[in-house]
Amino acid sequence: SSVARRGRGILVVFEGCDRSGKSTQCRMLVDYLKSIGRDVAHLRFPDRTTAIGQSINDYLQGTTELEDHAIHLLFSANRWESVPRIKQLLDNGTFVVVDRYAFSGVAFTAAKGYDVTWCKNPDRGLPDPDLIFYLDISTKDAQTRGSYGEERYEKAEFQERVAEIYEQLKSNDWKVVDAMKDKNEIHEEIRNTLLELEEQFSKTPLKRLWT
Ligand code: 2DT
Ligand code: MG
Repeated sequence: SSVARRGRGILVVFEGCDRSGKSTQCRMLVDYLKSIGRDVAHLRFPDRTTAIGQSINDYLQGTTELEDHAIHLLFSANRWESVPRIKQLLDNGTFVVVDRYAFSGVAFTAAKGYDVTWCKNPDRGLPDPDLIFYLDISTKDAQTRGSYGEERYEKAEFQERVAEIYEQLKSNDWKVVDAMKDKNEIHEEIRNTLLELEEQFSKTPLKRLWT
């Protein structure tokens, strides 16, 4: 083709508490990138479609019980099993937009009282996201968006602890977005940030998380 090769794709992750608007923003970003002719893949974790993901789904729906460390490792394994696909997509120049990643893994298990370092270890070495958008919302504001669902973890007190762990995990390079703003305004902010940084990232080798 006459089009210059763009370099690798960009790995974009969305994190935030339940009802912060992650899924909406992922969808809007994916639709936008498609509309400007980019190749884009939309992933979410947990990926409930795999065998591991089905076990996670059963746990979240409360039909099975699993020991806390064991379910933590399954969430991590569910990411590792998709790494070959993520790498291949990025190598092919495809944008990869991900709804939750290892930060959710740490936040939700550490919120049960486990050590953050222990929680991070299984995910060390995963593809390191180029961009992390954190949709920031108070637990109180999240609750005004309607009641939580019926799944495990969908309780105000637990979400409060999850938010505290996210605060500890947040580093300077996270893009913190005020999730109470209008969704179109948030989307514009996100897409502008991405377009601004795209070229820089596409020329930098993918790093490994927490290494
Ligand atoms: P969704 O509502 O987004 O499907 O998430 N979770 C998620 C963990 O406890 N560990 C993880 O590693 C991930 C990715 C967050 C379902 C729930 O699973 C939690 C909410
Ligand atoms: Mg949910």
